[in-house]
Amino acid sequence: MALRTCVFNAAGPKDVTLDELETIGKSRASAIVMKSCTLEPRQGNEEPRYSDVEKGSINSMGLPNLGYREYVKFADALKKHGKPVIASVSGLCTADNVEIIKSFNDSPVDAIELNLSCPNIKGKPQIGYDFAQMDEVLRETTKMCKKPIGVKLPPYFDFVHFEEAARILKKHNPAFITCINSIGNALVIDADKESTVIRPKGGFGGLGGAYIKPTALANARKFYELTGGKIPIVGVGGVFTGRDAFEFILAGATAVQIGTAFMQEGAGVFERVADELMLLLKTKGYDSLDDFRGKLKTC
Ligand code: RRO
Repeated sequence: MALRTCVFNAAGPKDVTLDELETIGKSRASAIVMKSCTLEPRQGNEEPRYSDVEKGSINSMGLPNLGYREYVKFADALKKHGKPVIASVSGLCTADNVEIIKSFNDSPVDAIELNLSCPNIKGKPQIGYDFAQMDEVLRETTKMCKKPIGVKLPPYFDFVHFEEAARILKKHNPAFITCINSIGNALVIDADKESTVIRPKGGFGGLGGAYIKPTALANARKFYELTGGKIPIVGVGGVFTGRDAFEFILAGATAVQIGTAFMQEGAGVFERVADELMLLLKTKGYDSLDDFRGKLKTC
């Protein structure tokens, strides 16, 4: 998949409706990722369910989306922007994922990102933390999907878990690995109000933004190492500047996605980050991302 820059949007923020997706299409984002979708439309969790916080964001949206049939239709309309359109699939069970992917197979989407890491569905643990289920869903989807299919992972924190996840991924050989989703079930407290800042699940939600960049970099790096650089890594988590994007490429990423910074700054963020990255390359004397991708030194 050819990308004009290595910077585009993360699934989630401002990508639910066709209007929102058109805004991403008109921006300098190099691809359009649509909101994670389910079989049927979902209202999501109760409000307030998103809050900007000091160094990022917390959300418990609960997978609000229009149902996959709408996103199949949107893909047609979005192709006019001349950039890849990526469907994010987050079925509530393996059979749902297979049914949704069947429809996208016959649509003009360029790729599918299978979201195995939504932290905010009441009563549903993240699939990426259940390795048997992750193996099963990848077995069933990778074989029937006719588009390049990548996997969006939750953050891992233990080398044993990185290794087990990488073993399963290598078995199914996805087209790309997107890491990380928000850090699940964080709690932000407003001391003045003596309250949580979001309502669902007692205030627990997915943490994004600057807080999570070191964890996101660790995940991008570890999966790059464990897959021998053979599966493209899409880094996401705390990208606000070209310098942040540079760090992800240095860790081994091929592209970066922007979530919280897009929520906070709007669609101009894609151009700003891409321009800042190009300027940094120039300053450092690099001609392309390949000159330094994965070449992180240990001090
Ligand atoms: O909609 C959400 O609550 C949500 C999803 Br699907 C996801 O993958 N990650 C996230 O932080 N929120």
